[in-house]
Amino acid sequence: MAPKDCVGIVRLFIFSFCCFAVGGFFAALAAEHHTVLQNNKSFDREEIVIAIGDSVEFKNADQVKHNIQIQELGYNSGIQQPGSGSSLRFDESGRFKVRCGIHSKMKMTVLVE
Ligand SMILES: [Cu+2]
Repeated sequence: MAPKDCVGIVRLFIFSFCCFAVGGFFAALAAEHHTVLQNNKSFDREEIVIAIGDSVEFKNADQVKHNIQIQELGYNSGIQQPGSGSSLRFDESGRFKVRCGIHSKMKMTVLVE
């Protein structure tokens, strides 16, 4: 391979890498962080609509322990002490049912579009 060809390939590689990095940077900038509160043994809303790549923090603003379970993702936050939160990023579209393993009436939906 002639040295000239090598330079071309290296340039192309660097250019591709830069495009990828810049694209990732803007995707990360566009991602939003949402907060859902757990209070009075309920979530503060029945549904939240977010975009792919967004994250949701489920924050325990209650006086009692809570828990977050999302069966579709095989996710379980474990016990959430009052004042603590669990953050989760949603990387695929879909409708995800969120439940509290301690209070069976606590239910909400995360709709990822
Ligand atoms: Cu609960």
